[in-house]
Amino acid sequence: MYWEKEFECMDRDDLEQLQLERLESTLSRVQLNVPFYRRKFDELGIDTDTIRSLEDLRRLPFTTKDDLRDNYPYGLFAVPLREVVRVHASSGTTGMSTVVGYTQNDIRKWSNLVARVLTAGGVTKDDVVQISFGYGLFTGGFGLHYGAERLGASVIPMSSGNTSRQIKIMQDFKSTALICTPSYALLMAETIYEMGININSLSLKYGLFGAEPWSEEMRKDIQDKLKIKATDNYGLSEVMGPGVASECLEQNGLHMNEDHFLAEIINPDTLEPVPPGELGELVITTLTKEAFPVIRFRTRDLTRLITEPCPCGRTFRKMERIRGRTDDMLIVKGVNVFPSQIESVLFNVEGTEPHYQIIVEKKGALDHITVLVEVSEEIFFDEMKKQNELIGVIKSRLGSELGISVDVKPVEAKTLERSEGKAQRVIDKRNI
Ligand code: DLL
Repeated sequence: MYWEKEFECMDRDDLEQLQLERLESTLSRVQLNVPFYRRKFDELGIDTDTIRSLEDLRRLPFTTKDDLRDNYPYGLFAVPLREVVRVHASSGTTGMSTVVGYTQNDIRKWSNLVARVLTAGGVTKDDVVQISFGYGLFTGGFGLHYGAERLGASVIPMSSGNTSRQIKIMQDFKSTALICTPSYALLMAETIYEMGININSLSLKYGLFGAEPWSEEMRKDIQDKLKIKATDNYGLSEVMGPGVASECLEQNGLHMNEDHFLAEIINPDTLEPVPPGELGELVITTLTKEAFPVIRFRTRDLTRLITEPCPCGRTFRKMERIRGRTDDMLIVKGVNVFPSQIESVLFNVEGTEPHYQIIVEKKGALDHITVLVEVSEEIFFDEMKKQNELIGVIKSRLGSELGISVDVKPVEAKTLERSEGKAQRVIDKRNI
């Protein structure tokens, strides 16, 4: 049920004491070893010795992805390369990639935190864990791999791609847990049905999905199709990779591993903390990392902290599933729209397939959204009237959910690109 109960169920006062001690030692280490932080603190006249409480953290400057890029590749490492045993890089979807490093100790702690994620999602040493995240510079494959080995599970290092082979292995090796992005899980489910395999003949019980935003409706769909219990887990390479926060089997928010990470939620415009429980940008400070500590890293991910305690017994605070990234947020006629909101609506409309793409264009001075959605074959080819009705339903539901009108274009089933990793939901044509 727990991997490290003594931490995961810690008394909150003890936790805060531990966080403060770890924060102080992280600050003195970056001050000593990373010229970038030393300079920044000096410029702002901050003496890290005067940071005496967790609230004092607010006096420190933020670190951004641009800071990481400006120091490419090793400029923010806090140890000499000789002590670094692993290097990863971010996927670089929003620009040049950023490089991160790990000491032997970092890898040990990382594996432990991922073992927590797996345990919280129902996986034990008796499971056969199929890891279908990409192995390589991306932290997903190796991160989950080391965590699953640490747990003592039998690990199948599949990596992503070659979907029919994934499914053959899943059958033959009797995989009980599947680990990948939610969009890839959906593609696998689809492929299993296409291959005519009886889902009940598989041994799958759990799915741990992450690395991209997904909706509650998509969770339900994956759970129904694969007949598993699916949990969400969150992380980012700049902070560590997977293992930062994850759901327990309550499936109602992700516990932040607070003994290793300090989370704040800020208003991305004013940069001030939001009142407890309000939506804002997640900012993370690492408390134990040796090679690549980050101070107040702006994740650009939007979420809110859940203040109620969790019935699972863990005392670590939960955050709601990530709503989306600030860079993915579309502003149409002054209204903020996230792809995940569109997804929630589409999953509830009968006759649509769970695949969509959002095209954003400029029409005159205004941004305009067209949602491409796959519809079932008979509706696409045979029944014009039904097709028009369906479009009408989607448009009106999107209109009432989002508060703006969007165009909806039906496309034939299986024509939108499928994803084996992170799905690209938004095609932004505004700057082309
Ligand atoms: O995606 C690390 C990871 C791997 C997490 C495997 C979970 C499982 P990056 O490639 O650096 O690292 O991308 C990090 O992905 O800032 C979020 O925008 C997004 N993201 C990650 N997990 C989730 C999630 C990995 N569960 C970026 N829900 C983050 C929504 C997520 N978005």
